[in-house]
Amino acid sequence: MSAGLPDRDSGNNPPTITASVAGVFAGFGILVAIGLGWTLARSVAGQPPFQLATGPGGAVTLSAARAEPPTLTVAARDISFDNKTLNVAGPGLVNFVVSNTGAIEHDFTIDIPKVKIAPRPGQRATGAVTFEKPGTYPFYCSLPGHREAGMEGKLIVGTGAGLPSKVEAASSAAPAAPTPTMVSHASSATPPVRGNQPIKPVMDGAVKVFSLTASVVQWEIIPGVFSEAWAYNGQVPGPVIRVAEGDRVRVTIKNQLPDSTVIHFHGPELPNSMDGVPDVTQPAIPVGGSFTYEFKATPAGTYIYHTHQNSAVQEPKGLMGALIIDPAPGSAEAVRNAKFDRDYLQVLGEFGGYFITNGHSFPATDVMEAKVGERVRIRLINAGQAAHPMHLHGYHFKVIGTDGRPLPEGAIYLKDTLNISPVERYDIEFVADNPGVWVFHCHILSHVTNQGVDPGGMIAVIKVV
Ligand SMILES: [Cu+2]
Repeated sequence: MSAGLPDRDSGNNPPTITASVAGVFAGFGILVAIGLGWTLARSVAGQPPFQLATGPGGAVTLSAARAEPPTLTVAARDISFDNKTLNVAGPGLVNFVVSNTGAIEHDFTIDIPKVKIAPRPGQRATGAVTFEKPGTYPFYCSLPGHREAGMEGKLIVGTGAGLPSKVEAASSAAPAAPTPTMVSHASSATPPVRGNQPIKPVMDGAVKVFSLTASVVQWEIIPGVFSEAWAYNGQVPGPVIRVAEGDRVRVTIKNQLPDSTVIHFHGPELPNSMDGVPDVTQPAIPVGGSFTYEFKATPAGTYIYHTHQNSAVQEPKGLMGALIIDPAPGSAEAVRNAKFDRDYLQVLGEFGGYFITNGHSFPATDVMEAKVGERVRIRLINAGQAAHPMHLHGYHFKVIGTDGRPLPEGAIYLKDTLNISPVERYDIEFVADNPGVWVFHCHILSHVTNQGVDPGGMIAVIKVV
């Protein structure tokens, strides 16, 4: 799941949640109450009631309660599809929603019947086609070399009853960047593309090389609600750059924005020339230009990278992401980290008129998960412009780190609500000894709405089972 941090040396990655969150919620009065309130609000607005469901990656998503052709959601990454086997019950019309979560071009192609859906990097495109017969239909990316590299799979159309094929095959692409902000309800059943995806470095000798491209995309905040984002590799927040203390790190940034930009790595000890401050430590990277940052990753901690050019405009549009430096193996901090069973990241902010956690507003936020007795760490990053008092239901938690540095044992303190100012980071820890579905939310109550509709905004769920 996208909330879990990738590439830990020890511990388990949380499994994808497949159970219905709606069912779990049913036992919890407060959530039922807020859910009913929301359903009521939508009914008043003349919209179909939403149902809570758990989508791929554990995201809680919304779907409108009405009969419609099956919708298959596929993410094309660099270089694979997230799902190699797709299934529909029987012949008939099938809708496709294809996200390109990679940094390069991909498409989703089926030869017969002809399907070719080609979202640009960081974007999403949809199409629909009728399958007349049961069978196995290979799909692949038709870009040279991509199928050979493994970008293929199969769609199995079963022998069950399908839906009548009344609609002609059609394809529509998401708007090409840059485009003005749009709000659309055309895809209300689709889980949004996730931010915070791990980025794998390419090794150049002993140097870990990360490639970022800053470009304009349409970012889906909650299903069907899009806003223009300026994003690293098409994601809000940008990809998680995760390295070990002492690593030599090189980050190349290509500027495909309509404005000059830079990257500032906030927190680690950098040489001045790598600090990313335009006209102070470097010239701004022009439109169409690129720049390479290189530094030794030190010390270990939870950091953020973000634009430092025209910041009041660029950063709230999405130009930010997490930089995690893991402690050197064998260090005292590495020994401490080894006791965590779960390591989650919550990047807070405001975007497109919404209050977001990891790029989305409730109920499209990531679902965190822990088993009873597990030790959970959450890395909180405020990438926004407002302070947020973050409250965890069901627990007091220990504040074990501030702004990337571990607190000494005697300075660790207990909180159930922690105010986090812009760009601050807190590492918190608790033992998940109280089972249930608990919310972790901002306690400024206008921040837990989606433009006034409660509940929404800065709420995440942690499920302790
Ligand atoms: Cu808040």
